[in-house]
Amino acid sequence: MSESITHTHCLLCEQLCGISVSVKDGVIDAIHPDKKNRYTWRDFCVKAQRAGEVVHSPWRLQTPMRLHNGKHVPATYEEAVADISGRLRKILDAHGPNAVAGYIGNPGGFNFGTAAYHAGLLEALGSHQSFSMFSVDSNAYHIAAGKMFGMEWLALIPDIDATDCALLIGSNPAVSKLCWFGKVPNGWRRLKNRIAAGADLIVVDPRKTETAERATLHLAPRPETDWALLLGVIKVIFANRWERLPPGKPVIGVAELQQLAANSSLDVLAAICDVPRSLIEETAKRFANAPRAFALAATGPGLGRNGSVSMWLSLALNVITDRIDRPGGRFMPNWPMSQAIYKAQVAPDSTIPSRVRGLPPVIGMHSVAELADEITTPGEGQVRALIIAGGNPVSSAADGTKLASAMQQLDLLVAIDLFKRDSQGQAHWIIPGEHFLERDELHVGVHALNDQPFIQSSRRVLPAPAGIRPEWTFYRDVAAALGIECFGGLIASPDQLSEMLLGLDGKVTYDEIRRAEHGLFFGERTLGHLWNYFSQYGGAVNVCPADLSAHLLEELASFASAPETNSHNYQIISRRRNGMMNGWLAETAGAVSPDNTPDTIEINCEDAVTEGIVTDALIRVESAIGSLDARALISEQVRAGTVVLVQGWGTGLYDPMSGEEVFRRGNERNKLVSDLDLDPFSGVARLNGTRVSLTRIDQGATAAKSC
Ligand SMILES: Nc1nc2c(c(=O)[nH]1)N[C@H]1C(S)=C(S)[C@@H](COP(=O)(O)OP(=O)(O)OC[C@H]3O[C@@H](n4cnc5c(=O)[nH]c(N)nc54)[C@H](O)[C@@H]3O)O[C@H]1N2
Ligand SMILES: Nc1nc2c(c(=O)[nH]1)N[C@H]1C(S)=C(S)[C@@H](COP(=O)(O)OP(=O)(O)OC[C@H]3O[C@@H](n4cnc5c(=O)[nH]c(N)nc54)[C@H](O)[C@@H]3O)O[C@H]1N2
Ligand code: SF4
Ligand SMILES: [Mo]
Repeated sequence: MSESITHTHCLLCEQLCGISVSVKDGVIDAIHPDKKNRYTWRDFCVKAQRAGEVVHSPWRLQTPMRLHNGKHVPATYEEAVADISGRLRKILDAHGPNAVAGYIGNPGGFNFGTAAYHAGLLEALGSHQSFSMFSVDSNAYHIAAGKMFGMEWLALIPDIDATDCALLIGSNPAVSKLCWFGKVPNGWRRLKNRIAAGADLIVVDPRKTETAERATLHLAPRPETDWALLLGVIKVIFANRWERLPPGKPVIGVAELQQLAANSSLDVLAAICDVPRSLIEETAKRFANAPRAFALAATGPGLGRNGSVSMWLSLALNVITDRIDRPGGRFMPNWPMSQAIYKAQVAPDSTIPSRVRGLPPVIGMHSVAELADEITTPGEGQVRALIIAGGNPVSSAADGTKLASAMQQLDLLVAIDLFKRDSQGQAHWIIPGEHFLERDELHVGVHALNDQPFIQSSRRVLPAPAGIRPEWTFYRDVAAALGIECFGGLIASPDQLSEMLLGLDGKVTYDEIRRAEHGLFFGERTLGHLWNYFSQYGGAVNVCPADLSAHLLEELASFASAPETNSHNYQIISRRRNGMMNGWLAETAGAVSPDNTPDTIEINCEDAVTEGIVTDALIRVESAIGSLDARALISEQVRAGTVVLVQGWGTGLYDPMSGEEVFRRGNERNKLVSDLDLDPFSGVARLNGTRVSLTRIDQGATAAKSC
């Protein structure tokens, strides 16, 4: 019997928890936290613990699959590369490079080689049709960071251990951990330690979440109205002269922000967000007067209609109270590939607007909410080929029904995945993916978001099933067959790219990192790098970007004249679960015994009374574009007028050979969300905030239970 233990890290979310994986006779036997990895092991969760079930899943793709007579049949890589490059050549010759598009999803982004070569191939082709999960994730933050700091990629990491007041806006670290473009391993426990030591935790969330349960103050605004609440907080701060501008630092737009706040009425703002003005005043007082504090807004507001404006005001709040690059505030890291280096030296992002709707790209990529129209609208640059890498946009993005139907008219659809999914129904090719436990790599990009100077490379625990090749080599081979090279031929592998990025910074070498099997701390964490960046490169922080403030004024006016009401009386928001990762991973719990029962919809007690709904009743949830059924869960946790559709955003899993669905869990809730009603800056659809109506279909099997 052969047995091995490998120390590596999980690559499912930004926390990159250190893990020890034991393998017996080629099969993963157990996965434990690697307690010698002092920095990251403590967030270890069931998603990593059960990763072996994913690796050895009977439904895993084992070989490239081609579409033949409506069914997927096994084929070789050579056939895949020849056929795909042949079809691409025809499309390129007839329609030019923008006829070829790519979508990269969350696991695609966590695979360093895939992320690099997916972008590298599109760039080598000269295509601007690049779409990614950032447009269902962090785009609103990138917009605010770009317009205020001039760096869309800027990470501003919360300095948890030194803070006296944490203001969390639409973030639920008790479940999702503290990771969203800036990460704090073990962040939730570290935050709880601060609370135990007397720090304030102010949580802004329409739901009394697991995080809000521990808050010293909880505000429950109407979804998509955080901007009004935050402007109220800023107004109170200016009115009381509690602002503290960073002394001697280049900050502009303060007078404009002050004016904007002065011109607005606190009562109107409080009415818009439906939070008592006394709580807004209390938040302002505690936040501004705390010696050390940070405000952090996450996917809650970021995935709604006014995400960019809310993100801006949350960041502005930090600037006007001197919380940037300060202990207990939010700081720019200076580790490998830190944001300034990235901006200055690596890859200028595309700024070319989208073809159909003319929207600007964010971090160089277009919103996935534009993809269906880019496929179906005729004209030069119409998308005819799409490569999906480690993502499932039919489930994770708005209006999957429309996207799935648009994808049927593609001349070429290629997906790279571990499994056959909803997004791949009629894919001409499915290329099998390599699980993270099968990869040796250094994801410099995710490590750049650490709150400490720590870095680790991941190690191959076991080889991929015979015949599965590293995902990046597929891109390289397709490029070669087309007679082009990714990165102008200057980079021969993802490892070489990692080394080059490390070299820009020069603090630590790949060899040193490879030798440190439990990860490597290198040097001390120091603050002040954002302000140093401005001294070095010039420029200033703008706390009142003109276009964002103009949009805020429009929103204020429209709320005053015509609040958004129609027969859809409720707004849906999402909630993450411990065992799932976005739309997938439910299958690790259910692949053997399929569980196809409808998911729950959480409804406030008062609303349940109004609608005559009891727990377990089957409810039809209808939006302007779609409907789904869910079992009612009556609760006092969620505010009135808001309903919560629990994760996932619908996950299906298919037998790669027969094509039959073997498992489905989660409501395909994003089919309720329009791909036309977007935050005008970030291009994010209303994943949080879409209006719906509720109709009872049956009363459910269990005894009626109300609050
Ligand atoms: N277990 C688990 N962990 C995960 C993930 C997962 O799928 N499962 N996903 C990972 C990923 S990819 C990400 S990006 C992060 C996300 O991390 P978070 O941003 O913390 O995501 P959520 O846990 O969904 O928390 C968002 C909160 O926003 C609230 N909310 C909804 N709408 C609004 C609004 O309009 N305003 C305000 N103020 N709040 C609102 C919701 O009630 C919810 O509590 O989590 C990561 N961690
Ligand atoms: N309503 C609502 N929708 C949301 C969100 C929300 O809070 N509410 N959150 C959004 C967020 S933050 C995110 S990040 C997105 C995610 O959006 P996506 O990345 O588009 O969707 P996922 O559900 O993560 O799909 C992941 C796919 O990658 C595959 N996969 C897993 N591991 C690998 C691998 O190693 N290699 C390859 N090639 N494939 C792999 C899985 O099988 C699955 O098909 O969802 C967004 N959608
Ligand atoms: S999925 Fe769980 S174990 Fe993996 S990095 Fe994230 S928190 Fe850690
Ligand atoms: Mo995400």
